[in-house]
Amino acid sequence: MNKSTISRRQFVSDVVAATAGSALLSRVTSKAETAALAEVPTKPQTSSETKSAGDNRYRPVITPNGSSLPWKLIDGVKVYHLISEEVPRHEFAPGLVANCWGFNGQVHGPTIEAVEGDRVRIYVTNRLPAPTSIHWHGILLPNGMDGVAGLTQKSIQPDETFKYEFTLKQHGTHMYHSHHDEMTQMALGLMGLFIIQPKNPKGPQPDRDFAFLLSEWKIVPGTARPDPNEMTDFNMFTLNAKAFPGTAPMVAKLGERVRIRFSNLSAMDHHPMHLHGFRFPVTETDGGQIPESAQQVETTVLVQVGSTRTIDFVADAPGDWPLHCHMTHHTMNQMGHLFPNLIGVDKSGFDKKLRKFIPGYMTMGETGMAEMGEMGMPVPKNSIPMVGGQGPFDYISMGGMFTTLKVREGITSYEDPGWYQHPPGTVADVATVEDMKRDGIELPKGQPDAAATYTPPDGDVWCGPPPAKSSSLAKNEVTARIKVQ
Ligand SMILES: [Cu+2]
Repeated sequence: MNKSTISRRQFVSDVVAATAGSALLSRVTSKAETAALAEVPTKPQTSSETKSAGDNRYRPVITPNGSSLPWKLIDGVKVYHLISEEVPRHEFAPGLVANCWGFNGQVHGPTIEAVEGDRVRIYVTNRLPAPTSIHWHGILLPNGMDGVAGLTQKSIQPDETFKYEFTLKQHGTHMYHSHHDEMTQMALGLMGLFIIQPKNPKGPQPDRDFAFLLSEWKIVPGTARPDPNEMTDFNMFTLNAKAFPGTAPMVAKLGERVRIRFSNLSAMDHHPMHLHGFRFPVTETDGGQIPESAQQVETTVLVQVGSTRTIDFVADAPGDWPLHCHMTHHTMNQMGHLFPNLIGVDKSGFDKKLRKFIPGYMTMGETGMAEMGEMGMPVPKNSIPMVGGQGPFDYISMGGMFTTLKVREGITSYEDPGWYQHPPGTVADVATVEDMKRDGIELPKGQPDAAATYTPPDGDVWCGPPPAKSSSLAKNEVTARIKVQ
């Protein structure tokens, strides 16, 4: 980092690290913890079909990769119990685990579900090493139940249990999250969904009702703890705290009515969530229901930080349909920002020279980044840079905020049905010579266009400013600015 651009966050991080009074930050950088973490097997993935039960007035919401918080009815009040605590070895996707903060052993916390008009009593026990509080985001309630530490209540000290109680006056998709030291506590995972079902539902209700909480993290490859000091350069983007290929698919029967609820508690980024194969009206925000006359039909819905959006549609097209954030850097896992831009660069000769110093060295990125994940390049322990997942045809070069909606005819359960079997003649494939002849498709003759083979007059093939010469390599006339792990 350029000295003149040392920012407030760098300054704050240095000062905090120097004071060393913070147990949290000393743990962030604990090498022993990182090493220990790499040896421990990860927990199995949670089911995508865990639902709350016990109230037959609605079809329970499904939190893919998550679960719903159980409750009991005491004198007409629904009673819940959240426990804020360290969650060791939360698995974001196979190959990456981190020690996070969550609720009841999960990251994010379990989904709270209730019905408009219900009286709810929610106990919150703090098992964190720091004070905390819980804010019920978007929910209309008495001011003293709003959960803002310092302003509307005392903070909940370690080992204390607080009690919140209010009556639900609305319905829709809402959230809960820590409202004390938010930058740290939310960055470590202290958040969850709060779904309120309508008391008097209007119109057709969903057969399949999925809810996602979007968030973002900075997890430096090889470390064991999300870095809460990060301000802009996040490298993990998650749906319910999972990144593809760790995300469970949504499954629906052909013709079923599907609802997808998105909520975003990322620190700094909005997420335009795009669903393939369907168009849909946005029917709700966390402010309430949108009148039908004002609903816009979309294929992408922007979910701003601190808000929720709900979409409803009929799953009338069978197949495996991607649902993903359309910011392309949000569908990568632990992006490799330190790589130079090598698109179109002829690297023949370069690798050979460098192998004299680094046996087995191979430059990546000549045609893009997909090969990074596909070829399983060596990476630091406990990291998944550029990793996507294997699909039925090829490697799927996306990670992060990516999952699928699997729509099938004739299924009898919502277990993952495997990959879609396409009817003959409905898959894009290599064009035959006969096809091209028939349709007058002519291929350009000769060499590719000039741009692909252009070499600047001075022979420097690097994009952007010339790379710095490494002192150890310069004498051999090798110039490098590739970071080799
Ligand atoms: Cu995004």
